[in-house]
Amino acid sequence: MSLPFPVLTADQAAAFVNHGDTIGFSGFTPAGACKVIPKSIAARAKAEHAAGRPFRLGVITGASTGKSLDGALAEADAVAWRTPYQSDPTLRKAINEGRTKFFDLHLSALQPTVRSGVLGKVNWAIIEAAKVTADGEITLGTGVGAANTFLRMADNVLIELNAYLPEALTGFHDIYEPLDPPKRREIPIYSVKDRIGTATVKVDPKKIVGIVHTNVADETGGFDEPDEITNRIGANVAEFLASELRSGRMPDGFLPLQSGVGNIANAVIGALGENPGIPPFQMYTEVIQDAVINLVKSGKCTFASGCSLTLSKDKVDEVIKDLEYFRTRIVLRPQEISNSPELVRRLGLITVNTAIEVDLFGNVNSTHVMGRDLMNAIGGSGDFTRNAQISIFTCPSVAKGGAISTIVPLVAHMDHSEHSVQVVVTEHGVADLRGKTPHERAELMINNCVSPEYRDILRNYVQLSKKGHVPQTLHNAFNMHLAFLEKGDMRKVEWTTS
Ligand code: 0RQ
Repeated sequence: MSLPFPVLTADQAAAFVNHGDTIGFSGFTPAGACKVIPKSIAARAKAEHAAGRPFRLGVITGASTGKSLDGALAEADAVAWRTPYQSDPTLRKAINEGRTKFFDLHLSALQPTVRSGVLGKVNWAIIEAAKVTADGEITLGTGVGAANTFLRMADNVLIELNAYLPEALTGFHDIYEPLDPPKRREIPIYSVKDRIGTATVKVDPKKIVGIVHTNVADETGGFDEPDEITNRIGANVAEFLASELRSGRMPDGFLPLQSGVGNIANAVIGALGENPGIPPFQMYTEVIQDAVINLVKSGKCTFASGCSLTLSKDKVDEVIKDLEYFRTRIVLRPQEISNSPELVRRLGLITVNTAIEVDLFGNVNSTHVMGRDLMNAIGGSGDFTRNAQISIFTCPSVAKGGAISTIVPLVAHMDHSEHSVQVVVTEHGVADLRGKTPHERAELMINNCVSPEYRDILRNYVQLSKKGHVPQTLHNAFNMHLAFLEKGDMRKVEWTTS
């Protein structure tokens, strides 16, 4: 059926966007992110810069995107400011060099923040869709993110209609936007499978400026095969949760699980699938990765609620081929619902996220290397950790070939405090910090999680302070970081006793 909207090329669509505009892009991770209009906007920015004219934009997304969006726009120096999350190397460099302003936001807070007006007017919603109807009913793609809010708030809308996505994707999404305070009511999800909204996003058709036809897969990279370290971390998490179940501290049916993004997260899900002590479980998470699809197929994961299908191309194809099987086992929600603190607390999630570094007392740095350079951003890790029934952080015990211990006396940047972080897992073991004093926590971290070559170094650190509730020595607290920055290796740290 032909639609009453102008059909545009990507270049024609990009020509509508002006210097200084703010754009809300669809998607969450590369899943559901636009793939052709941003590249044309980037080309336009380059041409404008070459002609001596400014061309820079405010860019808001659900989370990270693909290389055709963040990568292309950053490479064209077209991003004046950006929120809430990114993982692109070129954009990261622009942020760390101060050329692009970046605001790190909890992902659940993005939609309310956009609605509050704090980020200013949203000029454009640029959205990938699987289907559009003449009266403006939009079936989103593999990632929801904040697209429903952008579509409602933006002055104008451009759509990438992606023929790679089957129209039968309609029904996978559950779109719901809560009222803002003081009119907010509870979000009426009481179990992982509950649907509370609509299958499509309804937008005023008058706002749709045009449609660009595409036929292209999400730009999600594949996953590395789990290695010995990620396998051991995964097995340690699975064994810890199985022992929680055996001890009676967890309800018989298990609790819904959230798991972060990346290779470790993928390996953890795989390990849970293999552990016979873990019963079939549900996921209430933001990113549904490859390993989840495997478990949904095997029946070990009985239902997955998420914000995106962040899958390798083969896995997307598997889902597309068997849509009817997955339709009753997967739901995709906006990020303020998938990451809602209210729901995380109500559903009693087990949350598993990855840290850059953790200190001896359980404070976690998820975002800034050596306290200074942004890696990705906080993402959903705070939404989940702070409100979890059981909050777990995983990381390898060392980075950069052992020159960095990921367990340090004091984190150089803190995203999650000791009050929210309950369990830390490395390839060496598990530190269950619940109900432990700072002295006990330090001992558990050193004995169970720290790499053997750093254990005595950190024991000596704890010995420095005999006084106080926390064995912390401020004039030494960052010496391991300084040893890496000055001598290239944390093992060269020296403690001073005065
Ligand atoms: O650097 O690539 O140059 O070698 O950090 O580390 O071990 O590959 O781990 O890819 O899973 O990312 C925390 C960044 C981990 C991620 C973080 C270096 C290391 C490597 C990556 P190289 P790994 P991962 C769900 C929830 C925050 C958001 C979140 C993240 C690179 O998980 O962004 O949790 N989390 N969201 O060498 C210096 C250290 C280091 C270090 C690791 N201590 N010092 N460098 N590295 N530890 C997702 C969403 O919300 C969308």
